Formats: sequence, C-alpha cells, structure tokens
Amino acid sequence: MTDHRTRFLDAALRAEALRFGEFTLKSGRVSPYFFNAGRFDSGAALAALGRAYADAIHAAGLDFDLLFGPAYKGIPLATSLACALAADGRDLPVAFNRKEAKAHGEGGMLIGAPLAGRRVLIVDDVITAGTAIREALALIREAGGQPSGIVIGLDRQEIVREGDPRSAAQGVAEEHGIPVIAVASLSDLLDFSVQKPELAAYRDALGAYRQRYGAGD
Ligand code: OMP
Repeated sequence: MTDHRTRFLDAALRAEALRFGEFTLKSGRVSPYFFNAGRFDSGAALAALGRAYADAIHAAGLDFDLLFGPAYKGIPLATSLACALAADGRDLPVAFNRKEAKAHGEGGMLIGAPLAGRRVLIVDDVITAGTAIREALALIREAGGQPSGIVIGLDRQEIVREGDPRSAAQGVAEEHGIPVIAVASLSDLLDFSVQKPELAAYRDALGAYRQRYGAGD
C-alpha cells in the first residue's frame, strides 16, 4: 500500500472518523463500517487529511485549476487540500456551495472563486452510490465550470445495483468521462485491517460486506 493510504487510514482511526459496528447507509444497506469525515475536527487532523489528499492527487497526476468542495463535508476538505497544495507550490482557487439559496447580500448558491471556464476538481468525503457526487457535477456545469476530476477520501467500492458489476465510482467516471480517485478504498481498508491487531475482530464482517455489495475490482 502506498504511504498516503496508510497515513490516511491511520489518521481516520485516530480521529475516530472510521468506526466499526452496524451502520445504516443512505442506500439502506447495513454496513459493518462507516467513514465520518466530520470527525477530522482539529487543525492537526485537517492538515493531515489535506496532506493525504494532496499526495493522492500527485500520485494520480490529475489535471485541474480549481478545487470545489460540495456542502457541507466537502468544504473543509477542499480548504485543507488547497492549503496542502499551496505548501507544495501550487496556489489554486477554491469554491464551494451553500445548501440554501441566499436572497440578500451577495446572493446565489456559490461561494469563493468563479467556476466559469475552469477545470474543476471535486473534493469530497466518500462515494457509496454516487448520488452526492452527481449533484455536485450538475452544480458545476450550471455555473459554467468544466468538471475534470473527483477526489474522495474513501471509495467504498460498492455496486449500485445487481447486474452491474461496476462500482459507483467507476460508473461516475465512465458516464462523465473524468477520473475518480480515492485516497483509500475498501480493499485498502481490508489490507490495513490485516496489519492492525485492533481491527482483527472486524475483518470477517468487512470481507462479507465486500462479498455481498463489492464491485468486481
Ligand atoms: P452516495 O451519495 O450514495 O455516494 O453516498 C455518499 C454519502 O453517504 C456521503 O456524503 C455521506 O452522507 C454518506 N456516508 C458517509 O458519510 N460515510 C459512509 O461510510 C457511508 C455513507 C453512506 O451513507 O453511504
């Protein structure tokens, strides 16, 4: 496993952003694990997260010129990534949306740098079925931006429906013709669980979940 994956999973465990037990997902599936990016709730934890996202992006060689963080969880992610990239010598514009339209003041749904004519990288927390990401893609296109890639913390590598062997991330990548990369995936988490004695108790449940809902990658 490349270093940023292990660092990310270690940081997620430390921050309790990665938890094990029984969790009902947006899709209704009952999962033995859950990733809650909201638990990266201190300066040091967010800096570590931004660094891991930046290293994943460097490794993938993505091409973009603006970072977009979908509300709410994507906002601190895009911000901490922008700080990490600036520290690497790449100072990029950042934008995000609000969930409720604002009629007064500056108005509108978007905050930050203008999207029009820019190649936009979406920065988000997790993909299960891809619903949240599809909403962000529509927002960016409406604002005249050109989606050029998606980076997420964790790819759960789940099929969306029986009969389609692709993961939701693969489906989004193919439909929109853009790369979707993750700092870590469920397969990385399974490998990681083999190295961590404290995760031994959850390995079987993780493997069984992957067997049931995992994509063929
Ligand atoms: P999709 O829209 O189905 O891709 O699911 C992504 C969303 O699910 C996230 O933005 C969260 O609201 C939620 N989620 C997590 O945050 N962590 C998980 O481990 C799983 C989910 C989920 O409900 O699938």
